[in-house]
Amino acid sequence: MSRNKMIWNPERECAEREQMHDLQSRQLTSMIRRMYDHVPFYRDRLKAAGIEPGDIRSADQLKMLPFTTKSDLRDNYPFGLFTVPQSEVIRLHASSGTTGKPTVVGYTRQDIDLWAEVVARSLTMAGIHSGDTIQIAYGYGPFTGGLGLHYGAEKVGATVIPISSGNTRKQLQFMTDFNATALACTPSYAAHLGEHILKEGIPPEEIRLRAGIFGAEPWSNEMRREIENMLHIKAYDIYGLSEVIGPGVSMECDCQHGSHIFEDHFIPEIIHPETLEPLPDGEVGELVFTTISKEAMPLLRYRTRDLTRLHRGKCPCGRTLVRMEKCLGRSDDMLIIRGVNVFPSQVESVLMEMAETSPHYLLIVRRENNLDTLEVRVEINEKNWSDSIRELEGIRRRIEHNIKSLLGISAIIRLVEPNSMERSDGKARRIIDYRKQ
Ligand code: DLL
Repeated sequence: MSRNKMIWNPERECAEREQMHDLQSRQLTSMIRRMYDHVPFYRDRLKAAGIEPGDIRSADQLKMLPFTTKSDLRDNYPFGLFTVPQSEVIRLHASSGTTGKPTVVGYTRQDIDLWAEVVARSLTMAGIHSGDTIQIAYGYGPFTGGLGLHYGAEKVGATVIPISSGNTRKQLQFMTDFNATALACTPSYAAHLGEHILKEGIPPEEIRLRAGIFGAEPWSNEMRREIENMLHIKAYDIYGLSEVIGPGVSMECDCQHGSHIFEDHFIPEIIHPETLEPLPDGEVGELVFTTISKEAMPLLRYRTRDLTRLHRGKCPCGRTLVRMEKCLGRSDDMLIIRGVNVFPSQVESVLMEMAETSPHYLLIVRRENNLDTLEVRVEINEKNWSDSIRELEGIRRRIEHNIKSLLGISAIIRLVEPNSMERSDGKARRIIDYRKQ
């Protein structure tokens, strides 16, 4: 037996388009039947759209079906969208959200196995196998990051360090003493750990990391390079959302030409966020998922609010699974500053291109005298922090100029001292919008 277990499914991951379409169509047909029979919410929605379960025979018919939104999940809180009796549900997760009731998701045993399978396939894409030791610094609990990565990592046979988030000192101690070769956490926390390593003067040979499995929040390619340089690793993007399953909806392979969506389980579509019409491959719009093999809580055309675009066509890695580009951000996070649309990740790209800034920043939006203002607060790194006002003013002007010329908006730039901004061990808060308060 091979020592390094590779968990992947070449038949599915490298399937011809036609084969994948057949599989999706079969699965979709039976999922619609199950939803119709067991969930009054879906039955009513399908009836209202004039659809009987037998009408749907092909994945091409998806566009005829109604959407599901986060507020539908809230309205059916907590278990209204479950298709199985509670005795078959072996796990509940929940995402807190900023307002209102949490979103609850349930898993049967088969769902947990499916989740472990897609996360294991994701880790395999990043070259992680049974010889690796993976430090899981995503939060364990109702958030899907910790336990999601955990089961997938066990499935590939890696040694798991289930340290959860926070406690940076202990993270570094475990990382060095237990020879971690992979790190899984949010990119903002990875950047924070990287800074600590430099600050503590830990010799690079004591850090054996070679791969990072980062996601749960938008992050730019410039941030990726920053983290890679600090930790001397290759950083991979993992994407997912609790409602669909958790982490492991899509993952970057070694080629890093977008993240492969496990479309044998989750069918993606891109729609226009306002007209809700499907958009062709290559156009940016809102990502929508239909789950076709989940048991406890399948979802029909779930609107993620995440904006990206899809690319088909074979990847040099051999996989034919459709790829999604790095998420631009959530439509809810798009800032409209005096008529210009800006995503925090675009500001991040500009900041991270500069040698003087650290990966810690915050965007503050206000309305003053009926005019929108954007303040970009960014930490300068230790090396470039200076007592000379002239030097700092030079940096401030360059940031102002780069944001203006690359994004087309004027921003008020405020430079702050190294280590003065709040650190997050989970999803970083990047925006305060006083217009919404
Ligand atoms: O964040 C699941 C997850 C855990 C993914 C660990 C990756 C790693 P939620 O808390 O439900 O689930 O948040 C889902 O986070 O709709 C996106 O807006 C955002 N998100 C997740 N992964 C990425 C990513 C988890 N790689 C929401 N890039 C999603 C950009 C991401 N945004």
